[in-house]
Amino acid sequence: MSDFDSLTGEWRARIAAAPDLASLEAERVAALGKQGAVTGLLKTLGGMTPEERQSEGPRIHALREAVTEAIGARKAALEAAELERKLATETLDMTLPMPTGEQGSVHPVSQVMDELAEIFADLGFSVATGPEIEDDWHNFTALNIPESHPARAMHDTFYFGADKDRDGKRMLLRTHTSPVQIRTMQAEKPPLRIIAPGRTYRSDSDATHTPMFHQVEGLVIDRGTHLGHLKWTLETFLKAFFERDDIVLRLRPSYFPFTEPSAEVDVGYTVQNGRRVVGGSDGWMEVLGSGMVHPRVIAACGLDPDEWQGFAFGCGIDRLAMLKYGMDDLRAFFDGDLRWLRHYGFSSLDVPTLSGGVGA
Ligand code: 2NL
Repeated sequence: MSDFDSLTGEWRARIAAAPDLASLEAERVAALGKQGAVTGLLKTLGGMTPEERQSEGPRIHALREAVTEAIGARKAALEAAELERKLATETLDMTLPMPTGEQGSVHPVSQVMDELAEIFADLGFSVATGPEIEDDWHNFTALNIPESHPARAMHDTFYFGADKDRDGKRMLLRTHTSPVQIRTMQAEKPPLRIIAPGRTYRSDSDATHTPMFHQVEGLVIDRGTHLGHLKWTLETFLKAFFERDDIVLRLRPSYFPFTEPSAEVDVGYTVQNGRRVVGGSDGWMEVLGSGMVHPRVIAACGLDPDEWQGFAFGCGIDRLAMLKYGMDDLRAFFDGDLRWLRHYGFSSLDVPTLSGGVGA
């Protein structure tokens, strides 16, 4: 056996004995790396006479070929073995039952907010949000509620002590989501169709009022908008929300500083099992406030009221949830009582869709 045959046999044996990919890599470096043994032999070719090179060259190259091939074969074998091991040990039992134990639920307020977004998206509205800590201008002044206006007293406002806005006025917790609509009118070009759902705050607390409550407001700004658009939109919304076709609306003249004319919207109800159910018209319940956006509000946002008109409405989300899902005490909404949450909460998989139904 020539020196080269025994050398080839030696390397083949070392490579075949490599127990894992890391040891195999070490063998590769030892043979073919920059300082490797086979590389060293290749380097000797440069110092040979042409005759020597002619006889030694093919042998050294053949050795390199053999080593390279052996490494490739061993690598494939080690990788195949590794895959076999993974397939044998890393199993997933698809027949295991769902995890059990404590499970959360979607709060009715969150559920109703999702329902509102779904219903209004279908009518071309997008959802707008904004800060809960507001300045005086966005919460009051832009809405045609100046300093002395009696409506300021109607909103029992939570004011901050030290933090002042640009006009030197105290910051406050927004008393409605209207400032979100003001900000949208300032930032975006009409036509606009938005709803603004979110937390609002008033210093008020009894069986039907909590200091924090949820409101949704809607706003449409376009050319030639009129009361008919408002009534159709509210009727379409309430029919989709309560999932009934026998919804009857009654618009009563009212007053809000930010709309003119203004209308309070009552929805007809019938009594079933001693409980008021929306639909029919045995009696009336107030559910919404609404009106045509006051030209002064449009102008305050930098738009020309002669070109742009609009309607707006607002209502309490908590109250909508109570009417639809039958709770009778608002305060329980914010107690965090697990029994209440389990009873009235929704599955996170129960996503409201118009095709699948926005109800429970
Ligand atoms: C209610 C009444 C209402 C609005 C909210 C609004 C917003 C802008 C301009 C004009 Cl930016 N109006 N919002 C209009 C009418 C009524 O809410 O009773 N909410 C609970």
